[in-house]
Amino acid sequence: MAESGNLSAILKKKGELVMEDTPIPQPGKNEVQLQMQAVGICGSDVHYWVHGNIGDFIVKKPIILGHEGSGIVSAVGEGVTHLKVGDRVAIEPGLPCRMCKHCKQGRYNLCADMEFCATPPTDGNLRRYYCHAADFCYKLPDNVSLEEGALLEPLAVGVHACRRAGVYLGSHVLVCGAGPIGLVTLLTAKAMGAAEVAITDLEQGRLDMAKKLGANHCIKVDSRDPQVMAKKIEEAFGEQPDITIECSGAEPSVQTGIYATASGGCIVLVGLGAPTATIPIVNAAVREVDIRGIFRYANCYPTALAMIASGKVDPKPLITHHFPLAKSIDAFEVSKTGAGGAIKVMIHCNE
Ligand code: NAD
Ligand code: 572
Ligand code: ZN
Repeated sequence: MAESGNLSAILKKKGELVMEDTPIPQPGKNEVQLQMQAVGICGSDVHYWVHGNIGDFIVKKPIILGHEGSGIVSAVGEGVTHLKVGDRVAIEPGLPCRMCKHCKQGRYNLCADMEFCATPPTDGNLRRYYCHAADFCYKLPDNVSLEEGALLEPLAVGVHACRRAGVYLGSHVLVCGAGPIGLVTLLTAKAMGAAEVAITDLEQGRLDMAKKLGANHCIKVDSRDPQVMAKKIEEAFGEQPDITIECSGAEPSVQTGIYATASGGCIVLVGLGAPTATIPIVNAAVREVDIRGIFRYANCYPTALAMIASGKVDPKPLITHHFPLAKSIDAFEVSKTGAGGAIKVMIHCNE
């Protein structure tokens, strides 16, 4: 039965998250209207709620949160040919301008005019109904669930990170930080052929999850000295890893990552912490350790979907909690505090 309203998770301002109806949007040209299904809570959603900004992206007016979503097509706009009412889709949340140099070169994640769900001032999709560009919606095969569809978003970050790092058959990969992003990076690195993956964290609970997901070495960060930690990592592998993918954003962890990486190797910075940091840059330079960054992803959804559909990756254990849309505020509390070992909290928009 069609609803009269469109219950939405609206961040009015810093600290003030409310559930209110918003108008049901109608699909424009080349858009689909989606009855939203599963939406995962990301650390950035929680960060906007608690702090009201991430860097220069400031919540200046109310914004609907949510960018890790899947939905069922409920209406199609003019010009849409590859989707029909009833199709189950994953939503790639960033819409680039399609016109600039980066877009034309396929590196559309670098588009300066990107409109990304739940990044101010662009509304997100944590609501009953939402419209999106049809070509940024990926039809899910029958063997991929709507929850897995929502998990394609963080998984795409892992795919982009592993591509930028050059993970290939036989790689030894160090992942620093075992939060949701470190864990999807671990899954992706293994699926891309890494022979061994080591993962670090301060929290044993997170390392336990990493073990369950297939990490070969789980290393608790128990020293403040990054060179001591680098030595422990080398001992775990029996040699230094070729590739490090830093997924915590913590300065000591970036330092450890550089010291730990083999000469001639590469460290990819996924975690974003303080805007400036003290890092052993000469050590990296003289050992030809490349330092690369990533900004979200481009052209990674099809690969993330194929990894799940083929059974090579099972990201479902990341989901620790479920809430109906009406209880979104409770869901955000659990995600913020990490209560009950929360990793990925999933909201169900049709319940
Ligand atoms: P999270 O906070 O849940 O996970 C970070 C993990 O790092 C935690 O488990 C924490 O205990 C651990 N940690 C903290 N200090 C550490 C240290 N010194 N050594 C090892 N581990 C340490 O966050 P998340 O959702 O997994 O995201 C991770 C990071 O990735 C965040 O900084 C986020 O902003 C960033 N991110 C970047 C992009 C991008 O495009 N570059 C995309 C998505 C997320
Ligand atoms: O899934 C996309 C995503 N990107 C994150 C964090 C969480 N989820 N990033 C970290 C914050 N940056 S940003 O540049 N920004 C707010 C635009 O500081 C984007 C990437
Ligand atoms: Zn995110």
